Amino acid sequence: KDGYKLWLQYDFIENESLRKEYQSHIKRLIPFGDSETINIGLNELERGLSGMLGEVYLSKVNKSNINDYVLVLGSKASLSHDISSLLEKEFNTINEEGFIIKSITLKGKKQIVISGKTDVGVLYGVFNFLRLIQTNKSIKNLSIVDAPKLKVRVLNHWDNLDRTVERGYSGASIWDWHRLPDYIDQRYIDYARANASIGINGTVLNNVNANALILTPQYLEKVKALANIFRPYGIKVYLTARFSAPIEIGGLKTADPLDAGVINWWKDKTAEIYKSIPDFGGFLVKANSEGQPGPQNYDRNHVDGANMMAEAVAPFGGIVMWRAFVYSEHDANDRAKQAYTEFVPYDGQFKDNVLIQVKNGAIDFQPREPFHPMFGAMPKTPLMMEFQITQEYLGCSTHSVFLPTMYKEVLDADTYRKGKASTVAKVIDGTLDNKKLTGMAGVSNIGADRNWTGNVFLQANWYGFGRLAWNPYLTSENIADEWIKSTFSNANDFVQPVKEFMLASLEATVNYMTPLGLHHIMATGHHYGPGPWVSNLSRPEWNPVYYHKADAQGIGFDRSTSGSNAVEQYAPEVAKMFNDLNTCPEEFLLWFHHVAWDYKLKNGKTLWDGMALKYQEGVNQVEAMLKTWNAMKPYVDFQRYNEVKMLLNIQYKEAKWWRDACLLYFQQYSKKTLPKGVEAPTKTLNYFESLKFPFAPGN
Ligand code: BDP
Repeated sequence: KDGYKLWLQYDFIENESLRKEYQSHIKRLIPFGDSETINIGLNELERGLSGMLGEVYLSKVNKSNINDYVLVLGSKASLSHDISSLLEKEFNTINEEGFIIKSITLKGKKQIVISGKTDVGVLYGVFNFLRLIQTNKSIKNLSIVDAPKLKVRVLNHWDNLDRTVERGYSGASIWDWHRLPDYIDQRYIDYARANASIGINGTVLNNVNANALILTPQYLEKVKALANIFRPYGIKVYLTARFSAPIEIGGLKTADPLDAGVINWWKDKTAEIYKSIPDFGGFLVKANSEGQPGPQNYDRNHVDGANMMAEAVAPFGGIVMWRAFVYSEHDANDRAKQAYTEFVPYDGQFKDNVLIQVKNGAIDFQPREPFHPMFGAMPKTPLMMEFQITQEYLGCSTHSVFLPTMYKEVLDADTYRKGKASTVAKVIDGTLDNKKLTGMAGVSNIGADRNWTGNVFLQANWYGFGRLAWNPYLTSENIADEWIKSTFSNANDFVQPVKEFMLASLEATVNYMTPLGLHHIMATGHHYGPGPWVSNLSRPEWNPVYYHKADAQGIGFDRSTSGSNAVEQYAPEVAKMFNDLNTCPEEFLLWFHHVAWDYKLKNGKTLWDGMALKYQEGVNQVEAMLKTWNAMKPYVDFQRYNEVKMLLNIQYKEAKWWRDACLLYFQQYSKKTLPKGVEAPTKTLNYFESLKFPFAPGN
């Protein structure tokens, strides 16, 4: 067991009575329809059921002639009429990708039907049915109707054509461009299967810092090969489009979005793509951000750029995901304000097939950020969520952090844009402002490592992202529970402690890295490890000192009305809450306020003592995670057990590194001693500052 099989382990159910109970409900499998997708569903059922219920049993199932306890699968149009007519009510409540799993009685015979309006809906139903068994749920009297709440559920691969991965910590890119299109790695198929099992329906293959070569015929042929593999799994392919491609590969003199030649170039290029990939999803664009070209190079704006591309893909049903991650060095008073400032005035001006892709927070994927103020602030524009699954700022693939907890904090946050309960989830699922085009993107943590994510444990973040893109209202507890059971074991003595440690892991990391609203104090470039002292980078907002602003008086970034006034970008209720020291949640204290070292926290401690104790708490929490995991040895195969254990040991060491480096550094300003309960550092600040990681991955 090396983790390759992800959450699709389909382990044999040792509990005999439970196994028999399942077997008694499934005596025959009958597919209706013969599409590739239905066959994939049937194969998956065979694979899953033979794994969990026994191969001998399943071979009998297929040969038997009994017509009671049949497991039927097929789309609405393919099912026999007597079956589909029993599901009329359910069909009316689902969308094209939804599914139904229902126990019915037909002519006195008991059956379970897995159906949907489309074959892909049926496939989603199959995976969900198998999950019931994987998590040891009852399959008696089933009546499950479910459908995705978001339309575009995509992974964003920041993969380069040379197989390096920007911010990737799981080995090389899984796309072997050199050997495509003729060599089809089994991984592509397994990747599609894994994504379909959690409802992901799109993948952007290449880095947002794009290379125009991907749009040349040589590469489009390779993209087509991947699209062909993914299609039956319900997964569309998207590409990032380098804005200057018309110059770089088209021989034009300009990429001005209002230039007729440029407009035509994109139209022709798009038509060329759709000719070989008729269900191509569309483009993802990073423009005028961190040196990427964009419409502003030609004195045009985001609307001009996005709409020009949107018009090119519109005739084919494609979309443009235009990123809002922009910040410029000219207006560095507060980087957190820039995306909102640049985009909100354009509300209502984008074409219908444009989604503005907004990161969860206004800085950059920090361990914890308040929700991005753009959510809810552009009621006439569909905004999609961008989460980072790869752990750029959270210890790469080394630290075990369960991210759905963080995703949920953001999704559940209340924007107050239409009064109370205007949550971010309601903004992105379109219900708050009545939007049809909705989506969620996750910057992938997948690579060519045998276990896909560099750390078995972090498969849970890929899994959790998919589940939340399907339904942003699921709880992180539920997601953790499903993942643990389908990846490792249903044993209660395993599930409970592991779930506890997963759910505590984000808080632990925030505590030992950036407690109380601190942010962006990671080392330069690779962002691995602490670097609060860094102050020598050319742009002010690249330096950690810009973000923590520690001085003799105190610490924190004043974004209140007396500071950068970033709070004003939120709805008045939220702005008021963040602005007032008394109501600002302490987890965001130093995000919004510059606070004196002896400021009294809610627990009565001074800020300095409270901060030091938080760093210590983070270390203690990782120690507890490690202890919990060590006790789990009897439940897990040695390889996966040992890999997680080694990584937790590193994390424990590095949590102390974070604590000691940050406290020694900040102590220069606070001039206070460490409170009781905080371990004294064994190395000097000089030592920590001298550490270098020249070949850290993902840079
Ligand atoms: C930052 C990363 C950088 C990405 C950029 C982006 O450091 O590698 O290119 O975001 O999202 O988090 O465009």
